[in-house]
Amino acid sequence: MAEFTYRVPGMTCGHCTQAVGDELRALAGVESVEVDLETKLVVVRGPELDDARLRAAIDDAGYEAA
Ligand SMILES: [Cu+2]
Repeated sequence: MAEFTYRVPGMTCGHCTQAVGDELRALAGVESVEVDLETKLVVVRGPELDDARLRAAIDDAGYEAA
């Protein structure tokens, strides 16, 4: 099981966290996504994760991983 944590400072409300979470959950190999609005942290877990693809998904949602 791999785990990646990203800081996404651009998330400011529930819509933001939902958008980022949805985009990441749509990726193959992603098992769970935790998004914390207060800390701006996104934790992605799954058996097979690719850092570049996860970052691209956050980008596709309209946000940037710091
Ligand atoms: Cu928002």
